[in-house]
Amino acid sequence: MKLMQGTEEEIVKYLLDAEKEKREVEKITTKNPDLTFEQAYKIQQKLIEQKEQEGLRRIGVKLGLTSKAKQEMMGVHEAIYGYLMDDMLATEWEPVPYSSFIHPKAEPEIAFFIDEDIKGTSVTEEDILSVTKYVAPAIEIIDSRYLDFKFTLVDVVADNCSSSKFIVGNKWKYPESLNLKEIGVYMSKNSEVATVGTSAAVLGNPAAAVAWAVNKLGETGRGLKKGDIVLSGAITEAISFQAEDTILVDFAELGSVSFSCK
Ligand code: 0L1
Ligand code: MG
Repeated sequence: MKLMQGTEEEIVKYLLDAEKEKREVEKITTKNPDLTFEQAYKIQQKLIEQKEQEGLRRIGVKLGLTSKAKQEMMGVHEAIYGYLMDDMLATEWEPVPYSSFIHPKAEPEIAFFIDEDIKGTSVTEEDILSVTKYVAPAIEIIDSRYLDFKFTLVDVVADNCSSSKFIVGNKWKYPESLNLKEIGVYMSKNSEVATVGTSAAVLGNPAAAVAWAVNKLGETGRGLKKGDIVLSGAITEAISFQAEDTILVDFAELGSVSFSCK
């Protein structure tokens, strides 16, 4: 499909400028209503290449729309993926500046640390577990570049699936030491419980979600690499936060992770 307005490069610049200037922008499908899913992933790919040209490094992959509830809400039956860059990693011990966001939300996820390259189109949960060195508690901060956090699936894919920052807790465990399907989670804001859930919400098992991502990447000859971090998808709904807030997520036997905003 020919774009109604702007080239793919112009759309990339539009989204990257919004991210750099911390500005909400109109969603790209308003001017390009026929944009396809394939084109959206192509725009995402160009956006990541542009970030690399600006000196950033890919450090992994993230999944979105991994819960049946969220897929139904968006009228889709598939998850989506984006990339994690090195400047997205924030730490528990350093407050994250609120000024680095537009309208952020936090969501609990399980992080996978990949220890061997893996690629293919029929990769299973078991394959993922065999190449995962550790799993760890994590929080993803999503920050859509679109007005009021409202978009279609195509818009959000082009926008690297709302990726912004993520924090990984300091308790890393071997995946075989846990039942990854049954990790109970609660997320609190300023010590008040905000959401609760269980890891089964992520396609039945977060390892299945990671397998889905590898198979999807495999369709275009890509995969995961040794050293990659994968955020496997949100376990509960995302919650908004403001400057001065502290978010903590407790992942039962997998430990906890928190961050504060300044
Ligand atoms: O990581 C996520 O689950 C976000 C995927 C995109 C949808 C959203 O921004 O809510
Ligand atoms: Mg997420």
